[in-house]
Amino acid sequence: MDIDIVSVFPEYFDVLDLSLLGKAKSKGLISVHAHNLRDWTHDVHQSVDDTPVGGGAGMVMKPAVWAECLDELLGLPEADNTDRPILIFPNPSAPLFTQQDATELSHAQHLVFGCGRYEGYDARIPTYYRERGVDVREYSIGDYVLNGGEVAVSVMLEAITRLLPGFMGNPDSIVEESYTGGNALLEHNQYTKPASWRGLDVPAVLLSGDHAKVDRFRRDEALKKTDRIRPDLIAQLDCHALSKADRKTLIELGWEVSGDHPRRIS
Ligand code: JAH
Repeated sequence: MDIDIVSVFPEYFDVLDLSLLGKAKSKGLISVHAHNLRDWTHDVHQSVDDTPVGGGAGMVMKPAVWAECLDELLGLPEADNTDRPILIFPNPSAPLFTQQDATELSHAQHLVFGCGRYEGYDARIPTYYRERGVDVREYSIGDYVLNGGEVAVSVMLEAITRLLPGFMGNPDSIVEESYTGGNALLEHNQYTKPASWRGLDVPAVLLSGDHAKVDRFRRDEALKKTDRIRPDLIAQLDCHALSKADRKTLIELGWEVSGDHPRRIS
C-alpha cells in the first residue's frame, strides 16, 4: 500500500517510523510519504490560506495550491489511472470514520490524505476531484474540533494499516475482533491473573473451564455493557442474526427483538 500525506507540518508524521507502522515500512508492506503543501506554492511567503468569502473569523485553505499538489500525487489529468488512488480529507463536519471504512480502505493500493489547517479547506477541492472520477472521502473521527487534520490522519492510518495481512504480530486477534462483530457490540471486560487481586475477584465462571458457559457469559456482558453505554449500537443489530440466548438477554434488558432491529420498549 502506498500512502501519501499532505500537510503544512509533514514532520508530524516522522513518529510513524517509531510505531508498528515503521516496522511495516521496513518490511516493504507499506510506503509512507509525508509532503509539505508549501512545496507547491510559488510566492515568497508560501501562502496556503486566505480569508473566508462571505466574511467570518480565521482563514481557509485555498484551492489552487492544493490542486497543484494533488494533481501531481494523484497522477492527473492522465485518464488511464491504473492505481485508482483514494483521496481522504479529515473534516469535523463529515460522516464518522468507522471500522467498516478502515476495512474497506485497507484493501486500497494507494491512499492520499490531505490535512487541513486553520478553519478548514475550500469546499471546491473535494468537489473538483470527485467530478474527475476520483474516489474522495471526507471523514470525522469524533465530535470535537482539532487544530488540523494531522492527528485524525494518524488515527485513520493506524486503524487501516493494522488490518493489512502480515502487519500484526498476532493475526488471531484481528480474526477474533471481526467475528465478534467488529464494532457491532462493545467488548466484554478482560481479566488476567491473579484470580483475586486487592479484594477484587475475577468472575468465577471464567475459571470454570466450561467454554460454552464462558462464551455465553462474555456475550451477555457485551450486550449489557453496550445497552448501558451505546444503546445506538444495539438498535443497529440485525434481529435475524441473534441467537435465542441473545434475544432472551436483550428482552431482559428491555428491548423488543421481533422486527428487523431491536427497539427499546422499557
Ligand atoms: C480541524 C482541518 N473530528 C476530527 C477532526 C478532523 C479534522 C479537524 N478537526 C477535527 C480539522 C481544522 C482544520 C481539520
